[in-house]
Amino acid sequence: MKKKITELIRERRVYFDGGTGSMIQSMGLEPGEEPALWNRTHPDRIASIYRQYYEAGCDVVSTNTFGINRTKFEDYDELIQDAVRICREEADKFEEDKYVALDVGPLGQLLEPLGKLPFEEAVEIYADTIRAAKGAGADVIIIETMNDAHETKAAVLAAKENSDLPIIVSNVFDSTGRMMTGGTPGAMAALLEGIRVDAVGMNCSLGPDHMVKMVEEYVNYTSLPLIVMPNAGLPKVVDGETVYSFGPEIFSDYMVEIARKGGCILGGCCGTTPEHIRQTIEKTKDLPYRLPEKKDLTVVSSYTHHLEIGEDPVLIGERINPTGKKKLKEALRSGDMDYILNEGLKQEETGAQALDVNVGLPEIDEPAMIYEAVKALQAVTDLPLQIDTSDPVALEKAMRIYNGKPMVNSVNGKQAVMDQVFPLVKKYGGAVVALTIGEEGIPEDAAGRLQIALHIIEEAKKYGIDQKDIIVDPLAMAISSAQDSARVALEVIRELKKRGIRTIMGVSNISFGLPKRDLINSAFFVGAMSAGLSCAIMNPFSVPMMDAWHAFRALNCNDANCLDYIKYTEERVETAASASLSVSSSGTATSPRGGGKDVFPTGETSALKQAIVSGMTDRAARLTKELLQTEEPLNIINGHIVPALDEIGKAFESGKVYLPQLLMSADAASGAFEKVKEKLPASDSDRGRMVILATVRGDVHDIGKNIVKVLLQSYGFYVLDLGKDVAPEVIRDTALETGCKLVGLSALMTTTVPAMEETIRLIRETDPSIKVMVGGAVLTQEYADKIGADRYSPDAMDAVRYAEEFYKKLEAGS
Ligand code: B1M
Repeated sequence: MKKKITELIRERRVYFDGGTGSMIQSMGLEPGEEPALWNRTHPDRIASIYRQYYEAGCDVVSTNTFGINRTKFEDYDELIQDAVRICREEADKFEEDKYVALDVGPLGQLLEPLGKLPFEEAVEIYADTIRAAKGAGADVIIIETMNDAHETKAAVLAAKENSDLPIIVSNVFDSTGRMMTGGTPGAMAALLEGIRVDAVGMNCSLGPDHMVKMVEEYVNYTSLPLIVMPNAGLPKVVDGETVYSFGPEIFSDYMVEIARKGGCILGGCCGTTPEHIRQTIEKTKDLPYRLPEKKDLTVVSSYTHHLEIGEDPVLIGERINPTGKKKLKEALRSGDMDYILNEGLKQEETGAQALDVNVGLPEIDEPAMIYEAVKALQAVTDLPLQIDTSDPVALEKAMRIYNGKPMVNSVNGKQAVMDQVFPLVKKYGGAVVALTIGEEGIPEDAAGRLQIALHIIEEAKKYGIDQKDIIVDPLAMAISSAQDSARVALEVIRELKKRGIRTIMGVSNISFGLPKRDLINSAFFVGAMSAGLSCAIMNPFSVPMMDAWHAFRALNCNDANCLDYIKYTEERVETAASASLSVSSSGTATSPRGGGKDVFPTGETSALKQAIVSGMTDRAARLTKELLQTEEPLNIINGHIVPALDEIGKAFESGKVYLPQLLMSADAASGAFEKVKEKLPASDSDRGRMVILATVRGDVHDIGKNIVKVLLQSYGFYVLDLGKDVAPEVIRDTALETGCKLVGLSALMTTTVPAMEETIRLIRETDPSIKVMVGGAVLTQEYADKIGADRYSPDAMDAVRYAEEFYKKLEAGS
C-alpha cells in the first residue's frame, strides 16, 4: 500500500521536482503568455514536464498551479483541476509510489496594513484554491515562495480548514537571511511549528551556495523535516536568453552539502531542470539520513523574530491591562487606539521584550477590541505579543489575526477552561501561561500548585501540546494578606525548574497593599529569577525593577561581558542628569530611557517626527493639525516630515527596521502631509503654466513628488500628475499631446535613475525645447548634469522657483 508522504519523509530523504516556470519558458512560452493556461492549451507539454521529473527520480512533482487563484483567473478552479489531474495521471504510470503536490504560491498582493488585502480575505482566496483541487488527486499541499509571514499563515489556515492533506511550507529568504517583510528562519519555525504544518524550509531567491548557510541556521530552530529548493543560481540575460549560473553538476554538489547539513526534502526552483534533480538524487540518496532532532525550545514569535523563553529571564510589559489604570480604561471606552499603541511603544523603548495585551472591560466588546488592538500593535511594533483574555471568542479572534506564535494568557487547571483553550492552541499555535488554579481554587501550599501544573501539562499532551509550550505561573499572592505567599511561589518555581518546566509570574502583585511597592517587587523579582523564573510580567517603567533585571543578568552570566549592563547604566546616568529619577509609591517611576512619561508628548518638536518614525498614522495627522497652528506648512515638511523619513530610511538601510515599518512610516508621513496640504494657499491654477510630474519607471516613491505637486499648485501652476512608476514613453507622449514645455521627474533609487535618463533622452529626441527638472533623494547636481537634466532641484521649493523662472522667460518670449 502507498505510504503517506509524511511517513516516507520520516524514513528517508524525499525528492521534489525542479523549476516548472523555467521549463515552460524553455518549451516556448510566448512573452506575456500565462504559464497557467498551458494546463488547458498544452496539456501534453505540461504532462511531459511532470513525466521528465518523475523519470529523473523525483518522488513528488508540484502541479503547475503556482500563480492560479480566483483574483487572477475566472476559471481558476478548472485550471487547478486540470493541472492536478494531469500530474496524477503521470504519477500513476510509474510502478513506484509517486506523489502529487498541489502547488500554492503567493497572491501577488500585500496584506493589510502593508497593502489593502484584509487577512481574512486572503484566507478565503486561498481556501477557494484548496477547495478547487478537491478530488483531483493531490497527496500533499506545498505552500511555496512565500515572502511574508502573515500571508503564509493565511495560506496555512486555509489549507488546514479545507483539506486533510499534509502541508509543507517553503519561504523565501534573501541574502541577508530575512524574508521581504523581515522574518527570520527562527520566526518562521516558531510560527509554522506552532500552527502544526508537516515540513518547513526555503526555496527560490538564492542559489544553493547561499542556501547552505540558511540550512545551517534553520536546523537550529526546527524540529520538522526541512525542505530546500534553491534556484540554479542567479539568472543573467545572455544574447536575449535567460541563463542560470549553476549547471546540474555544480548545483548537485552543493545539494550534497545541503543534505549533509540537514536537508530532508530536496528539490530545485527557478532554472533547475530534471537533470539538476537527477544528479542531486544520484549524489545524495545514499548519504546518511536523519530528521532534525526534537528541540526543547520554548519560543514565541512576531513576524520578524522569535523570542526564546529559557535561562535568560524575559521581560513582558504589563502596561496594556486596564486593571487599576484609569487612563487606559478611558481609552478603551472611547476606542482611542493611539493611547494603546503609545503604551506599547513606550514599553518597547524601555526594554520590554514582549507585550501583554489585555483589553477586557465589562462594558466593551472584548473580541472586537482585542482583534483591533492586536492588529494595530503588530503594525507598529515587532515585539511578540501575549494575548491576555479569559474570553475564548476574544482569544480565538486575536490568535487568528496575530502575525506569529503568540503567548497565550491563560489556561488553568479547571477542565472547562482547558477544554476551551487547548483546541485553540493546537490550531493556531502558542505558548500557554498555565495558572496554578484548580477546580477548588488556588492551593495554599507549593505541593498543591505543583500538582495542578503537572495535571495541566498532562492534559495538554492529549491535544498534542508539548510541555515546552506550557509556561507555569505559580501565582504571586500579596504578602500583605498571606505573608508566606512569596516563599510558596519561589518554591513552586524551584520545583518546576528541576523538572525542566518554564515559569512565568506577574511579579508586582506580591506588594499589593504595602507602601514603596517597588522595593518589595524588585527584591522579590531577584529572588524569583534566582529560583529560575523564565519570564516576568512586569512594569518596565519601574527603575528598581529594571535595575534588578539588568544586575541579575550580569551576575547570572546571561549578559556576556556585562555589555548590556554597562550600556544600561550609561543611559541611566545620562537620563538621571537631565531628569531626576523618582520612585512613586504606586510603583511607577520615570524610566532611564524615557518610559513612564509620554515619549511623544504633544507639542514637543520631535513628537510628529516620532509618530512618523513609529508609523502611527492617526497620531501623525493629529499632531500635524496641532503644529499647523504655530508653524508654517513648509517648516512642517522640512523640519518634521522629511527628517522622520530620513531617519526611518537609515534604520531600514542598516537592517534595524523592515519593510512593514517603512511602509507604516510612509503612510504616517502621507497622512501628515495631507493635513499640511489643507493649509497650503489654494491658488487658481493656470493651464497656460502647466507642469507634468512623474515618478519614473520602476520607482514607487511618490511622497516627494506629491509635495512638489502641491507646492506648485499652491503657486498657481497647473500640474498634470502622471503618478508613479511611469514609463518614459508615456511621459514623452503626454508632453507632446498637451504641448507642455516643462516636465518634472522624480526618482529615489539608484536603480531607477537610468529610467530618468532614458526619459530625458526620449524627450530630447522628440522636442529639445521641453525643459526637464529632476529631483529625489539619490540625485545630485553632478548626476543631474550627467543625465542631461535642465535643473536639479534639491527640494520642492526649488522646483517652484525653477518653474517660475521658466514661465517668466517663456512669457517674455525669450
Ligand atoms: Co524606499 N527606499 N524602497 N520605500 N524609501 C529609499 C529610497 C531608500 C534610500 C531607503 C534605504 O535603503 N535607505 C532605498 C533606496 C536605496 C537606493 O537605491 N540607493 C529604498 C528601497 C531600497 C526601497 C525598496 C526596494 C525596499 C524593498 O522593497 N526592499 C522598495 C522599492 C519599491 C520601488 O520603488 N520599486 C521601497 C519601498 C518603499 C515604500 C513603499 C515602503 C515607501 C514609499 C512610499 C511612497 O512613496 N508612497 C518607501 C520610503 C518611504 C522610503 C524612504 C524612507 C523615504 C522616501 C521619502 O518619501 N522621503 C527612503 C529613504 C530616504 O529617502 N531617506 C527610501 C521624503 C521625501 C519628501 O523626500 O522624495 O527625496 P524626497 O523628495 C524631496 C526632494 O528630494 C525633492 O523634493 C522633495 C521635498 O523636499 N524632490 C524633488 C523629489 N522629487 C522631486 C522632483 C522634482 C523636484 C524636487 O522635480 C520634479
